Amino acid sequence: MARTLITSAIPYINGIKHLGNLIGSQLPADLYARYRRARGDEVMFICATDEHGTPAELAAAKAGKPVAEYCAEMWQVQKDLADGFRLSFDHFGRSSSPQNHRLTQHFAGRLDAAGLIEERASRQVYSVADNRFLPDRYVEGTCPNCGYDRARGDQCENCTKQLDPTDLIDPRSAISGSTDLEVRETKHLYLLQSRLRDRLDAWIDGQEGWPVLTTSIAKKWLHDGDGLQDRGITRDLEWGVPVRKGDQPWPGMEGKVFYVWFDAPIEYIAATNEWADATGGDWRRWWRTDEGADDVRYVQFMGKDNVPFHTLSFPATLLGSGEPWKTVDYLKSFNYLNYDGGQFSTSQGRGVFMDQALEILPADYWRWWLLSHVPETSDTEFTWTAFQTDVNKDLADVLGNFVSRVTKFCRSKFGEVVPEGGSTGDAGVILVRRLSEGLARYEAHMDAIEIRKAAAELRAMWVAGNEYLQEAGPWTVFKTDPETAAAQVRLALNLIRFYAIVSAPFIPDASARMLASMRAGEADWPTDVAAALEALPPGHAFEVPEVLFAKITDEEREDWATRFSGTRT
Ligand code: B3M
Ligand code: ZN
Repeated sequence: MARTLITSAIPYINGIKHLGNLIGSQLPADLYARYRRARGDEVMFICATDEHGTPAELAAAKAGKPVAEYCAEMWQVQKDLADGFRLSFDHFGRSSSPQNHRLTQHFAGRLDAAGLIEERASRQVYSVADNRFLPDRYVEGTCPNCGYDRARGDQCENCTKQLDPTDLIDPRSAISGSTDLEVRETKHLYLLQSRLRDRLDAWIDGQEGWPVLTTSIAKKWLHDGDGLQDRGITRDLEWGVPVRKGDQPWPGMEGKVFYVWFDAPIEYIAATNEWADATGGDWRRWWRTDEGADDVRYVQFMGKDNVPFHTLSFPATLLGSGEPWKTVDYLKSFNYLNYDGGQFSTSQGRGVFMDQALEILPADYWRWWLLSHVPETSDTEFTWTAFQTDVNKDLADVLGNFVSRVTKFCRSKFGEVVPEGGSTGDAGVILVRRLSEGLARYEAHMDAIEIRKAAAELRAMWVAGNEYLQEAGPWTVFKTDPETAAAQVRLALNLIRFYAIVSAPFIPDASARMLASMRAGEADWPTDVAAALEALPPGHAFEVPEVLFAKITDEEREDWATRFSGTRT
């Protein structure tokens, strides 16, 4: 049995994600996981929350909660929303888990033993009142260039000048507002990535058929003048993985934690450990090539901004450890989804967020639209008009209408059972051929993770059924030739089952309802379309389902466009 390991980039803990985040990794990863399972693979699909770093600490402070408590609550919120979107993770972990602490410290110890870690001193702003070092962007003050009084220590937002925290006039802590600041010396660990350049270069060159977006970003960072820099992997924060070498203390590093981007990808492995601890499963056969993972195909999903961390930093950790860890086989990356003439914005509350989306419509509407418009080859845009038009056409007019017409017609003429007798003749043969070809193309696109092309093929298969029904016209044929009409309806009822199976990776809830109404039982992926379209035999009972997809009205569209224009608080 083929085995597929799938990871989605792990979302930051601080707040609910918007639909741009969702379609940038988790949703396409879910599509692929569902498809591989349907094709018979053993799948391990992993995601988690990314809980460390300053943003988590600040969000907790803003919420007035201890950071551990804040993260635990937000994990549950994100987990519930993931369930609401039917994201079928085998495990949704937490980067703050004991498993990740242990593994992150383990990797640091191995990298150190391999001579790939160096201690370096630097000077950094320290806030006496906050009792901590401040990252550059958490020092605020007046811009020496333009006089803007809320310039950040890394850059002035007003005149865009790049700054050093010490350039600011009247600097203060962005956390407490305190002006009691000092410049102090601090020591940090650096991962000597530059020493791994040749190995990483060879590793990337050895990857076949990666998307252009992925390899171009990887190569750019590898070869540009300031490409593969040695990287600080520790921070002066309280919340995070304490700096240790394996289970030993790290002298001089007391009170420091690992940088969030050092421990976040390690959480893919740690989350699989979490899963194993919870289920008694074996995580090593997914991650250790000396224990079976060389048979695994490992596919990662992420937004383009995360690519350098997954093609350089994380592989540097894995390869540098000198241990036989599984590395990624195929890395699928995405451009950005924009929102109605601008960008989704978490800070401005612009766009639709995951909780709001599920309040107004079932998950399948969002899944279908987002996946069929996934920003694969360029950035794309969500507009309410396009959303309304596409959803109404594809889901309501084409698929939903087919199901409703066929089942209701059958009930009125033959009852709620698959009718017997007759033949669909040449038209039936032509339809089977069309669908066989369509299915083969659909599978090829899904195998290649060409999601838009796959969605287009799926839609084309729905359309083919509609066209068949329209041309066959059983409601007219019935008047003169009820036997033939029976055969046409039998084929169409079987088509509902067929559509349910092949559409399930995109619209799992509607598919489940279609299968339930057909009382289809076993629903294996079709290997032979002609046989699949005879799976429900004459006499098989079914039920007319409730409306599958209600249309989005103009009033709803206008209401939502106003509601989500950027005032979420
Ligand atoms: N949390 C950034 C993001 O959500 C970061 C991804 C980590 S993947 C290991 O886009
Ligand atoms: Zn300025």
